[in-house]
Amino acid sequence: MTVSTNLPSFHTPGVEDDRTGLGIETLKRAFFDNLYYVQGKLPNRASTVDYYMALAYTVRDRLLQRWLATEDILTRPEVRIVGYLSAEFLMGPHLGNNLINLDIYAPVKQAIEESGLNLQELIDIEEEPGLGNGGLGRLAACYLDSLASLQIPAIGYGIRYEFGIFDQEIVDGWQVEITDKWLKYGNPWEVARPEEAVEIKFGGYTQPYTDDQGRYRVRWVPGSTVMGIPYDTPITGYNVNTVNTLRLWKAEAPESFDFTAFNQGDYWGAVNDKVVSETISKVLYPNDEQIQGKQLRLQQQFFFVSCSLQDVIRRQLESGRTLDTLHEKFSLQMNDTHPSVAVAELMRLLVDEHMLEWDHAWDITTRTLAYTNHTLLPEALEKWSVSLFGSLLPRHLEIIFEINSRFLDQVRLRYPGDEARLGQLSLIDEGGDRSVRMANLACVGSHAINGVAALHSELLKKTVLHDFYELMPEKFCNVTNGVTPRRWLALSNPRLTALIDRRIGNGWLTHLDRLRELESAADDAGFRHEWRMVKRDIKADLADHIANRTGISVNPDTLFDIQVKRIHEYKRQHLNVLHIVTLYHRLKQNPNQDMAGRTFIFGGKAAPGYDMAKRIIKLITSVGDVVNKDPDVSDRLRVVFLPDYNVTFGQRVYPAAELSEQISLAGLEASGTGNMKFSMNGALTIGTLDGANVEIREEVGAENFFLFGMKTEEVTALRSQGYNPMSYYHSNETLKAVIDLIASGHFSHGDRELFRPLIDNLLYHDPYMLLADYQSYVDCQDQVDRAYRDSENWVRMSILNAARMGKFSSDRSIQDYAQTIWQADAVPIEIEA
Ligand code: 73E
Repeated sequence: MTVSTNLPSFHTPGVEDDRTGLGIETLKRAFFDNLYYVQGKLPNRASTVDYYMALAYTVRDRLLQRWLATEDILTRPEVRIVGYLSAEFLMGPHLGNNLINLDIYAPVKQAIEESGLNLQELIDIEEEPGLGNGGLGRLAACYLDSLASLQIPAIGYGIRYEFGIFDQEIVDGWQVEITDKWLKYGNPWEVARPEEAVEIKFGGYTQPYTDDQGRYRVRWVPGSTVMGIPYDTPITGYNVNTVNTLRLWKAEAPESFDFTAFNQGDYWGAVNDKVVSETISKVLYPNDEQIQGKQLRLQQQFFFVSCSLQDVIRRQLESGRTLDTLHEKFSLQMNDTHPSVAVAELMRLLVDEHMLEWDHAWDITTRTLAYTNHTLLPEALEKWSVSLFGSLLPRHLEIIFEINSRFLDQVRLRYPGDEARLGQLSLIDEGGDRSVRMANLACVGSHAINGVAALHSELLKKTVLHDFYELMPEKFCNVTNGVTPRRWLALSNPRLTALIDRRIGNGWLTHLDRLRELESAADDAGFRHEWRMVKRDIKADLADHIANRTGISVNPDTLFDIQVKRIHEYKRQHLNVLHIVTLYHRLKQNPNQDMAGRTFIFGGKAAPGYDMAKRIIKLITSVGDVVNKDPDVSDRLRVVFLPDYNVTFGQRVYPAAELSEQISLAGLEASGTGNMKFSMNGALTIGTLDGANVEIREEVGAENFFLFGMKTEEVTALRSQGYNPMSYYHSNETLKAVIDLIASGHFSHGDRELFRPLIDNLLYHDPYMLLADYQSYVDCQDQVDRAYRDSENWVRMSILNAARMGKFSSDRSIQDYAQTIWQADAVPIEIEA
C-alpha cells in the first residue's frame, strides 16, 4: 500500500519557499529569518545557542510537510499503527540526526559555513534529552528510528520528564549528581498539542450499580484528577517521507482548580494542588534495574499509560472504526513491565467507560498488547504492594483480581491440585506484604512475550517465566536487539562511513547485511592502511577531548580499551580494575615487561543510592590517580574515567574504541547494545558468553572475538555447589597480591577503609563471581595484548567485525517485531510536489 496525501501545499511554483527550500541562498535566508523572528536576535548579539535554535527551526520547517502527511495517514481506518509504550526514550541530540535522515547535511553545512559559522559547533551545543537511564531507553530510541526508516506508521508514547537523567560530575574521584535542566533554553523540536489533552484520575473508591439494561456494573469515583498534555517530537525516517511521532505527556493541574480555590481564599491549597499534579512528570527515576517501589513511580506509570490508551482510543474512533477492531488498527508494545498497568487500564476503558462485555474486552486487550522482558535480575522485577496499588488505583486493583480469578480457574483445569504452581503463576504474591506481580500481569494480558537476545529468551523460559512458558508456549519468542546504523555509524563516524562508501558504494546503511562486501577488503593491505588511519585520527580526537575534560594526557598510539555503560556490580567494571591492577603489579615487579601500551577508558553513571556502584567509580579514579602519575608504568598504562557518559559522548567514544569490554557474569546481561555499537565501529570484543555477545561472536567468527569466563550452566553449577570466593584468593598468588594491594590502601593514600566494603564483598560473598572468572579474564587479556602487537592482523579482525554486524541493525529487529508480533506493514507515503 502506497498512499499519497492531498494536503494543501503553500508552494508558489518557481519560487523557493523559505520554509522548505534547500538552495544555499534560501537556507541562509531562512536561517537568519528564524534567528530574527523566532529567537528575536540580530547576528551581532546572537549566542551559539541562538544560532543552534535558528538552525533547528530551519531544519524542523523542512520536515513538517512529511510529518503532517504521516499524521494524516494515521487517520485512515486501514492503516495499522504500532504504539511503543516506554517509560524511557533516550533520544540523544536531534539536529545532526535529522540532517542525516533528511539527507540535507551537505547543503546545510555549506549554508552555515558561508554564514561564517561552524556547523559542528552548532550540533555540539545541543543539550540532549536524557529521558532514559541506559540500554532500555536507548533501545526505544533506535526502534523509533527504524520504524520510521522502514515506513511503518508508529507512535512512541512516554513521559516528558522535566528533569531527565542527572548530569554526573566527578569531585575528588566520587560521583556527584547535578539536576539535568534540558529544557532551560526551550526545546525547538517539540510541539505542544494542548487541544489533545486528556484527564487522568487517581484514588477515591468504587461503587457497584445497575445500568439501564439491568446489568451489574462498577463505577470509579476518583479522588483527584490531573491533565496529561501531549508534546510531539518528529521522528524522521532515513531517506523516506515517513516522519513518525514521539508523543510525551506532561502532567498539569486541571485549570479550573486554582480559580475556585483562589476565590475561596485557599491560595496556598490551590498552588499546592498544582505543584502536586506537576510532580508526576517532574523527574526520571535514575535507577537502572533496581526497583524502589515508590508511589510516585506507579503514578508516573499509570499516568502515561492512561494518557496513551485514551489517545489510542480517540484515534480509533476518529478513524471511523469501533472499539471491536482496536487490535486490527493498533499493536501496542510494552517496553518491559513499566507500562504493564496498561492491561488493567485498557480493560477498564473498554468495560467501564465503553460498556463492552468482559470477555469481548479481554479478547481485544490481549490481541492488542505485547510484552518485552529486558532483565532476569530479581531486583528489577516490578511488584507493587496491594495496599499502595489499591489506594492509588482502586478500580484497577479490582480488575486485576478479576483477571487473576479467571486466569487461575484455567490454570486449575490444566493442573488440578497443583497449588505450588498456582502460587507461582498468580498475579498476586500472597507471601508477606501482598503484592501485584507486574510481569505476571503483562504475560497474562499479552499475546506475545519476547526476550531481547537468543540466550536471554531461552533463560526466560527456563527460569523467571518458566511456568508461563509451560502454560502458554505459543506466546514466547525472541527478538534480538539492534541499534540504528544511522546514528551509530553515519552520524557518529563520518570518516569510517565515507571509507566504506568508497569501497562498497552506498545503500548499506539501510541494508546493513551488505557490509559483508567489506570482507574481501580485509585482505587488501591498502584498505587496511586506510582503515587504520581513520581509527588513528578518531583516537587522536578522543585523546584531545580527554585532555580537555580531565587534564589527563593519553597517547593515541596505545590500545584504547573501553568500558562504557551503567555502573553495576553485575557488569563487573571492578573485574576490569582487577586486570588493570594486575598489569600495574607486573610492571612494578618487572619494569621491562614487554607489552603494548594501553589506555583504559571508563564511563557510566551509578544510581544515586547505590553505594557499591559509587565506590566502584571511586576505585577506578583512585587507581587512575596512582597509575597515571607513576613514572614506572605511565608510559604504558593510563586510566581515565570520563564524567557524564551519555548519548552525545557515546557518539565520540564508540568510533575510537579498539577493545570493547563486555564482561558481565554469564546469564545476567539480557542483551547489551553497546557491544553492537563498538563492534560496528571496528572494535574487537573481550566478553563472556552473555546476552547478545553470543550472537555477535557467532556472526563475527570465534577467531575474531576474545572469549573468557564461565558459561551460564557453569555459573549455575558452581552456585549450587556452594561458591567460595576465598578459595580463589588463597590459591591464586597474583589475585591475592592484587586484592591485598587495593586493601592495603595503596590507591587510597593509605586509607584501608575506603575500599573495604568492595573487598569484603568480593572475598566473602562475590555474588557476581569475579574471582571465579579472574584468571580466565587475565589470560584472555594477555591474548589481546599479543594480538594487538600483530597490528596487520588486528586491523583485519577489526574490518571483519564491522563487516559482519549486519544482523545487529535495529532495522532487522523491527522487521522481526513487525512480522512475528505486530503484523505491521510499511506504508510508503507519496508527497505531491
Ligand atoms: O541488557 C540490557 C538490554 O540490552 C538490559 O539490562 C536493559 O535493557 C537493554 C535493552 O534491551 C535493561 N534495563 C532495564 N532492564 N533491562 C531497566 C529496568 C528498570 C528500570 C530501568 C531500566
